Amino acid sequence: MTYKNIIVEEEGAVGVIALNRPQVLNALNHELMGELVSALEEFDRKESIRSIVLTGSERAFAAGADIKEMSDETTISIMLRDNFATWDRVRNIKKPIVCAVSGFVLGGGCELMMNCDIIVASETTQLGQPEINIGVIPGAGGTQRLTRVVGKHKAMEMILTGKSITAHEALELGLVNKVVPVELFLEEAKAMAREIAKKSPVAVRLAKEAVLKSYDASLSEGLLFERKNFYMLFSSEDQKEGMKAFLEKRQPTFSGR
Ligand code: CO8
Repeated sequence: MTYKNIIVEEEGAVGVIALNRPQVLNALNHELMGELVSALEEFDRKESIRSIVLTGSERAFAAGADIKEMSDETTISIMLRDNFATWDRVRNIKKPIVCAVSGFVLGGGCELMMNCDIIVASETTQLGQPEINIGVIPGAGGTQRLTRVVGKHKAMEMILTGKSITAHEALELGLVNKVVPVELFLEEAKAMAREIAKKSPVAVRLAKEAVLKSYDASLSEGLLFERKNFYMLFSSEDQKEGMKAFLEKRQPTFSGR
């Protein structure tokens, strides 16, 4: 499939998607989001791909939803267009997504990043939810996901003042996993994705599902969900192989079955 707004590549078992609208700092318009979910879902279906890297450019991961495209919407037109149906599909991707960010990570860009599972940031990254400056609020999960990660007071500060934070501040808040020099952010994310790609894909899938469940469920519901996924893995060939390899002091070979 050919895309206009993203670049899609496969590097062995790692699928790499780069947002590519440099003239508008990768602003997320409908077309880009549509292409992004198509590419993500394609990688999700493809058995040879075991993890995904999502990135932008050094200057910008994404400076938010496309303000030009949104500016004339009305309550009814934006509701009927239901762009969030596309965003919900990002949330439903089952393979792990490592996000490699640099430069501007703003508004919808920050929300897209928070849909990913692990985040590597370059030292030049600036992250924020500046929607308040243009008379709106985060709409793609920012008020909920940011608050769960950084806590109420910091989320309030970022969302109500619209001010950005640096990569190092984001690291202290647990919003990103790692901060590295700008020339390394993409490579570091790919290295993490390769590491995950070596594990049992069935175990990775059920682990991601169980961690995400902790967002929605009470502790007892979450624990039950985790336990059932744990039990389920004992019907996989990968569990047999993983434990046998440990006992035989060798590396496992996971089939994904
Ligand atoms: N939308 C559309 N165009 C953009 C966006 C954007 N979000 N951000 C930058 N651009 C464009 C600029 O208009 C400019 O285009 P042109 O050259 O034609 O004038 C080009 O990108 C370069 O930008 P600047 O000249 O402004 O570059 P600077 O380095 O001076 O500034 C900033 C960079 C600080 C990032 C600045 O561009 C900026 O403030 N951008 C807007 C950031 C923002 O407010 N983001 C939040 C948007 S709202 C949102 O994300 C809600 C998400 C909810 C989901 C919605 C789903 C439908």
